Amino acid sequence: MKTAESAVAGDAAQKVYVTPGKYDEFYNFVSGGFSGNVTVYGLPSGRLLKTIPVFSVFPENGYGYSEETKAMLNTTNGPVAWDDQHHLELSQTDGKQDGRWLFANANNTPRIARIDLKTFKTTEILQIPNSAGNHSSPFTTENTEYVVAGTRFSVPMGDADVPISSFKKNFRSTASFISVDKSSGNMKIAFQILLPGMNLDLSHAGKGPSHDWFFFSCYNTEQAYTLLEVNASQKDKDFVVAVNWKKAEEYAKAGKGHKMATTYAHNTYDESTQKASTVIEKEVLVLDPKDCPDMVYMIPCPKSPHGADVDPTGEYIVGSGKLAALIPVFSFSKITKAIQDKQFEGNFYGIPVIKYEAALHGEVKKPGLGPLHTEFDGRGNAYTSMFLSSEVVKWRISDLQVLDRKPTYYSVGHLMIPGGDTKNPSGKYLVAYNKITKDRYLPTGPELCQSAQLYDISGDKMQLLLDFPTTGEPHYGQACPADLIKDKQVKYYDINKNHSEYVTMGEKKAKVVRNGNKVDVYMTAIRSHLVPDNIEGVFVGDDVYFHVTNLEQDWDVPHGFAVKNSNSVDLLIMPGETLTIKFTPQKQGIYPFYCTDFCSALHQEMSGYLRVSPKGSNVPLKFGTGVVTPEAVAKQ
Ligand code: RUQ
Ligand code: CUA
Repeated sequence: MKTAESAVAGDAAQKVYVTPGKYDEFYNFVSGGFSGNVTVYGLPSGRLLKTIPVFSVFPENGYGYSEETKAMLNTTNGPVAWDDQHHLELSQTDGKQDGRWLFANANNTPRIARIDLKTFKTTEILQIPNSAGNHSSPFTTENTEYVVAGTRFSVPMGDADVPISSFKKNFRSTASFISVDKSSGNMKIAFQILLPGMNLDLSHAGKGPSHDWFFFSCYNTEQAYTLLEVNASQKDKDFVVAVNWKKAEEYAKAGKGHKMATTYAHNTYDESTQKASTVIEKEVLVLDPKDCPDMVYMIPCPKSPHGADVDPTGEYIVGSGKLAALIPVFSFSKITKAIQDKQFEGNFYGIPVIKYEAALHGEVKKPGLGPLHTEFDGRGNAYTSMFLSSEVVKWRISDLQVLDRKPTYYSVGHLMIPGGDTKNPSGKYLVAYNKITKDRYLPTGPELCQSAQLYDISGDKMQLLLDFPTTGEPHYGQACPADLIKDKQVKYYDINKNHSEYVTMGEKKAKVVRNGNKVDVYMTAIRSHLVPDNIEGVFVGDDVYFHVTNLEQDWDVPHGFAVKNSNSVDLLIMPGETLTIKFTPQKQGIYPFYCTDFCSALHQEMSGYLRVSPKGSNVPLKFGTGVVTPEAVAKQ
């Protein structure tokens, strides 16, 4: 094997070097795998810019701990503070990235999240009922009409209590089509398509001529429910499932679906009240292909396919059989013709199976071992990751010839080209998200760090430019030109539009209010003091809510807030924002609190004291500013 040194040519450093003070060319959003969150890198530098908390609590800024954000993690199984986050998709208009939202999936407790790219905040999380292992998600149609979620694990509908051995009879997979409101982005499950018991793995929407269709890869059409390793690898071919979502839409409108009672949580963050809330939805519309002819077709695909990728023209659909020694490429026009001519070879649970040859554009022969995922450069080429032979293979779609191959270090999963799954890829870079790093970085105990690799694909031959470590296991990623979103950033929240019920509009309004054993502290933060900063008359066992309003109206001046011995975490309050943390003191004493974010030269002075007295004592409630700050002196 080539060494890293020889694989990286001399000019690579120059290609990834972003001069201090200069911006990267692309934002790269990377799924955080079992961290449950999303990280943002600059490309080509590979510099980490931000972690966006999505499905996991995040102590750094209080996400999931603050009273305002807790509801984001609500589900019908109570609050779920973690997930396994695999795939991301940027919203699109006319098949092109529009820089508005980023969608993320949660595998374990099936959910789809929407992240607002003006604030880099998670603003909506929708739970998916009748689902498990929500893996073939969250891919979108060309105009973000729908975000799609598919089940990796089939389960009985309606959480029925049945024997596992009744898999064939009772277990089903589902493909959920979630409509996205054009202006607000709000998500709603429009319909779920009921599919046979099998494992939907990945999916992608059609585009251009195939606009009306969605393609899902599936494995385990053997319908095994134990030792899948062997039992789900019996057949030579599984399927790519082709769903005509336009037809499905018509069937839904025509009342062909049935409403099924179920419950699922829908969490939204309201920027005006600055608070997340949960609505429990009560039903979902289910479409059964039995009642909806011409809505779903099966295309045989060798062998245990993983990726299902659609090229920029929308004509070619690439299935990647992870156990196959070739890559099948299907043609959309051939699929349409095969459907017209009824070129079927039987059916699977009543769903017509199109003849393999009739749907096939051709096969890439001997591409490598373990093909997983394919992205496109917009110049007629495809790039497929090879898990077993640890390489990226470039091939031409028209004649299926392999053009180039480059090793990855090691065991590559997804590939990502900025816009590489849209109509207009930027064919400059490719990122490989790897599964195992082995010896690429300084060792860090039993677990070595996760890794991505950047390739230059602008020339005929690919060139490895850079390794960069990532957070959590990187699965898929999305990248877009920085210019698409960098100037849309919200710099601070307008304090006059802060409609939080706990906002404190200025220091004079700061107060402490007792109601039984509940104490509400309405506190302000501005450089470099907290008001009030002396509080007395709080007793052991009280529930103290610190509602901290950051009065700053400048970009990049968050204040933090933490109180000694708090069993929770700190808050990181953006300018113009109000956040709340609950504190229940267990013992008497003096509890200092302070700003945790170094905000000015007098940051260390930004602190105060809470006096906690024994339960039942008669210390009166008192609050104020016992410390005179230099700013206050200057104002006098
Ligand atoms: S996966 S390595 Cu997208 Cu979860 Cu293929
Ligand atoms: Cu505010 Cu440090």
